[in-house]
Amino acid sequence: MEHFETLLAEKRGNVGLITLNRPQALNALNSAVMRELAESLAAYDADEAVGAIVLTGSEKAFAAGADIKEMQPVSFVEAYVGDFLGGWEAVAATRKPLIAAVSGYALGGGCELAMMCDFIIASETAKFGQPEITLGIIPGMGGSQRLTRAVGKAKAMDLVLTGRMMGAEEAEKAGLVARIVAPERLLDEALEAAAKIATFSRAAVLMAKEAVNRSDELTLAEGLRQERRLFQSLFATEDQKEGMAAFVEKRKPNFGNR
Ligand code: CO8
Repeated sequence: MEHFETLLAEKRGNVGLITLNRPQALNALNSAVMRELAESLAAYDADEAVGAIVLTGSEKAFAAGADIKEMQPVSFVEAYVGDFLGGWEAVAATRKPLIAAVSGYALGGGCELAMMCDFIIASETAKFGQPEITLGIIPGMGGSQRLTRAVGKAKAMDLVLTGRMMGAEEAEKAGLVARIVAPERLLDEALEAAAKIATFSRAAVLMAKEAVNRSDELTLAEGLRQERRLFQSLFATEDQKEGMAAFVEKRKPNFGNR
């Protein structure tokens, strides 16, 4: 992949690894990060050899929020007409599984970016928060919506209204984080999870992600109907035949992955 200014994108086997790389600003998210992240995610989505993606930052910061220095002079008209932050929707639109490996600060837009991923693996050092209120603004990229769905109204209100940070343990207990690992294990744990996902049937993996994401949007009855249709459709795939034959024959399945 071409050289990026604000992040590193590299392939590790069947996994796309994206590392935010603005150490001088604790990986603050500016429009260049938004552009380059959207571009690298789209490239991995289109790359048949990639089965899952890991997004990470540095040991000190996953991302300390939107770039306050870039935002400071923005006027309402510029924000509204230019659809300020609208381009970040590309992250949640990624079709392949996207794992956030979070160490250190995940604040404001950084917490929101982690929540756009499919699940979060956190280092014991991770700190999550929505401190926008301390800057005279509110979360603008899902902090009032995805956080509330993840941790419930009480804790979301606490975090959004006070701007306080919560540690990895509290975040896991609250349902924001899937796993906590020691700092030195963080990247390996995320890469191993992604590599495992990449071995499964590509069609089944994409449908699994799609089905779980629908639970945020549909009624239970609609969601169950949608899930059943997706489930049924997988019986049209070679991978279903292979997966079940392998189980019966007591061998490892060899999924086609396309
Ligand atoms: N934007 C720009 N620069 C930043 C940011 C940021 N969000 N965070 C840190 N930096 C810079 C600092 O200015 C500093 O640069 P310099 O050395 O040039 O002064 C450098 O990174 C190191 O930071 P600190 O010296 O402050 O490091 P500390 O270890 O003392 O403190 C903290 C770390 C606590 C994380 C502190 O940096 C901090 O509070 N940062 C701001 C956190 C924040 O308020 N984030 C929310 C931003 S608002 C937001 O995200 C709106 C969301 C809308 C959608 C977002 C779409 C992407």
